[in-house]
Amino acid sequence: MMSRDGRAGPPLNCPSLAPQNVLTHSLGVLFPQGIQYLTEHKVLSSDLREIARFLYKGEGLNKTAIGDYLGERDPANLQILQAFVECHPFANLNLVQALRQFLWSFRLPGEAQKIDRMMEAFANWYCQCNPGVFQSTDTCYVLSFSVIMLNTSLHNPNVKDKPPFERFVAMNRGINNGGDLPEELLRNLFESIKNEPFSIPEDDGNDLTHTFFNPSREGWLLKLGGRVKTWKRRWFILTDNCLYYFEYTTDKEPLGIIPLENLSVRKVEDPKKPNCFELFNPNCKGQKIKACKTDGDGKVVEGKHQSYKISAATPEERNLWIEAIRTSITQDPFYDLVSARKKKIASKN
Ligand code: 4IP
Repeated sequence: MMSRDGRAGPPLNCPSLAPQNVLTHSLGVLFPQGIQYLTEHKVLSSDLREIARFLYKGEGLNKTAIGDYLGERDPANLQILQAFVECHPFANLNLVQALRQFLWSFRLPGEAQKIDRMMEAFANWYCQCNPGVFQSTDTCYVLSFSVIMLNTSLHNPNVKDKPPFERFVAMNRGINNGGDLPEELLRNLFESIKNEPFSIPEDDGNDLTHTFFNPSREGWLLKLGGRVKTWKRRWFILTDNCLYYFEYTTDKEPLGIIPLENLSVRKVEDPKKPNCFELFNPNCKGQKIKACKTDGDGKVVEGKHQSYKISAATPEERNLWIEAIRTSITQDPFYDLVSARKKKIASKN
């Protein structure tokens, strides 16, 4: 079992490590050094366009790491991003076809600012390749997000309310410099997504390991059992809008996972334990919370909790956890990015 503390991996100057392996083994953290190593050892030219082409070909590379690297704000990364986007032949493709290509070439990072930079670069290049389709790159940017969200709504089994075409049209009212986009164009995009969802690259590294490298918060907490009310000391990690708990800090697989979507968090009192807070579902009181856990035989089963009561060591820690969980629940990077861009379009008109 690999310890989560093994995040740094083997040293880059390790002589037994072939240059290509540095990258193929790379997690997000190692990626910049991997590129640097390859250019320093002349395996890869230091020309930014060459680096971009290397990432575009992507052979054996971790697509999550490509996404993280391209999303960085560093001037060199921005130029590489630009050149990477320009590797995609978007001319004469409709927006969904172009997005299919683009979203397959890397894995979109979770950080809002990175997503923003990448989608901005995408929209600029799409509009350059297809002049006259949209009145501005902002229109293309907003519509791209609409299409990605439509894909989730139509194909994610957790979304019960499937939007009809009319709702898609309504979502995109006024985004073409104050005017509406042709209905035929929207219908083509809608039908294309409905008939075939986007293929998003699986994380070709260890997805969970990568997730646990970037926690929003982690630490020891006590958790009350679901049916049997015993308090267990567990190592909690909050990341990607999920709360994971482990028996030991070095465990790679969690004992349980609680997706935070649709949940709320509040302070509660308990006669036996201090500094408690609770995760609960404000819309479906009395129903089980969607969560999964490993049972005694190592089988993954559904959790049995109607709420999760958790106790922190101090009141300060309790407050920090509540704050971090609230931030995670309310953070919707897509929503924020799109509403900012829609405001920009509205203010221009
Ligand atoms: C168990 O009690 C533990 O508290 C489990 O926590 C808990 O599962 C069980 O809840 C509870 O019965 P005993 O070990 O005393 O039997 P953990 O998995 O952290 O060990 P949760 O769902 O909280 O993980 P139920 O609902 O399975 O009974």
